[in-house]
Amino acid sequence: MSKESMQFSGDARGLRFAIVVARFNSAITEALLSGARQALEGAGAAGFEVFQVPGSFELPLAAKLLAGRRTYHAIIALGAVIRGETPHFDFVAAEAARGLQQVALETGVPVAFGVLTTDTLQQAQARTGKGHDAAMTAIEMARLKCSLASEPQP
Ligand code: INI
Repeated sequence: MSKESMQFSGDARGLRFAIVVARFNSAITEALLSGARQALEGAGAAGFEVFQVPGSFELPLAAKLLAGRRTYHAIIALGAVIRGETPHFDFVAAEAARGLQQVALETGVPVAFGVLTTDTLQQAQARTGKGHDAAMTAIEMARLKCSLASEPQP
């Protein structure tokens, strides 16, 4: 069954989020941030704070520091890694993905992966809707975590 065919209410009331966004390729990451903000506001989030890092390589450490605050129900990581512009694309993209998943698994705080990895700037421009999608994923995972946190009843 596809992700779209199973309904999720997208209700973020009572939930707080941190958005960590990379400045590298800022024309793209600002669009990702705009989509994430719209998603959280539209879903009625109780609040969110935005933090900047230089590039996507720095996203995992920032996410880990934010998860350690125990203030946020989920974290949304936003970045754009474009192959055409760097020989170390593979390192930056892979470490961002690996590091963000590691933070989620080690801390138990959901981390949504809103990092575009594309061959060209044009492909990245066409995919800036990923900011909105990442925020919706963060809401869903925060809700899932809340629902699983309750003790089993006898
Ligand atoms: N960071 C990105 O977020 N996207 C990129 O495409 C990119 N390129 O092209 O190099 C990039 N590099 C910077 C990197 O994330 C670190 O900030 C830098 O290596 C310092 O640690």
